[in-house]
Amino acid sequence: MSEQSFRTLGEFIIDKQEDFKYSTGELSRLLSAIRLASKMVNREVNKAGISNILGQVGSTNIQGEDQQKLDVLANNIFINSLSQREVVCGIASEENDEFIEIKASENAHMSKYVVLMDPLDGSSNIDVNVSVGTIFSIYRRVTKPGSPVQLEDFLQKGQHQIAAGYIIYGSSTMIVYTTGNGVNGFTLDPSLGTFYLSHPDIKFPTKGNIYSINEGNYSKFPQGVKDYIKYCQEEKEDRPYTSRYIGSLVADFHRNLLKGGIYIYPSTANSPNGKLRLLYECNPMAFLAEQAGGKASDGFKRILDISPKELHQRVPFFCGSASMVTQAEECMKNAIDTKL
Ligand code: P6P
Repeated sequence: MSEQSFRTLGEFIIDKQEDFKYSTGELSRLLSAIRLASKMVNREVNKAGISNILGQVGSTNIQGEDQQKLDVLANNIFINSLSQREVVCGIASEENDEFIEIKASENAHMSKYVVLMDPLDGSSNIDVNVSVGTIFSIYRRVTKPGSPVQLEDFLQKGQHQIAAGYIIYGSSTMIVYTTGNGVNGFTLDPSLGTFYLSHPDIKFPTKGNIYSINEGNYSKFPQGVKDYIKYCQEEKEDRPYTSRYIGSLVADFHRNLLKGGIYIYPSTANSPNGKLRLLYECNPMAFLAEQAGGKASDGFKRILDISPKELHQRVPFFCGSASMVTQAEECMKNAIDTKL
């Protein structure tokens, strides 16, 4: 089938607008703003090797991580693209200590959505040409429309997300997102600058045999995680599983989504809450995982049920094929029971 016969992302967004009975088109415009920003970031990521934007901008973000020049650029591109369309009243980003109130014009305050994002996840891989990604999460504001956006508009449980997705800047560039009616993937044709529906209604394969975890931290893992890794490695039934870890959440998640697998970033002795951030990494990926028939927990409870306490809080993260996450949770529970 020629690519022209695939639906474009633009057509899909408009067609799916019917899913929201009282839709005003605002969410469609929001998703279109993300689409435009993703093409602009894609252009910068693809030429990073030649422009002098590699390396660190010399500053660090709230996480104490060195900010890469592309991190800052991607952050600005998404913030500008969202602000100029008056489709959001607030933005929270991994790269900004505080949330951003969008006051582009009076209308902006009337916007009913807030966006939380990791503008360029996996950025430590930029200089070595490994896939990186953007992760976004969209909520309806809970404070009065027209009033300035508040922290509580961002500190919502993941189960209240209106939409979530990621862009993966890899061997091809894709947008994968959900609005609560399944997960769909769109691949960019760079010659046309158009995203085409290439992966309709994505579901995790029922069985997965890939586990993704940084085993360099093994000695610092909780006993339950050590037990699960041993479970994956033993010669039994459909095991040993395959170990694949790219060090880029979006890339690892995307591969596991298509092939079946589990991604784990657990608590460790020196990071009791793990490394990943609840609001703009774990919640959007958990929403996608559940919409694709998978599962996401902190090892014990559902990620989407966690009540956020602060913007950049971290949580342990187990996400992927439902049966694999359940098995990992079994190991976590048994390790606790054995200790008692
Ligand atoms: P480590 C990237 O910084 C990130 O947030 C995820 O994309 C990735 O999976 C993880 O951290 C890698 O962390 O500690 O294994 O290098």
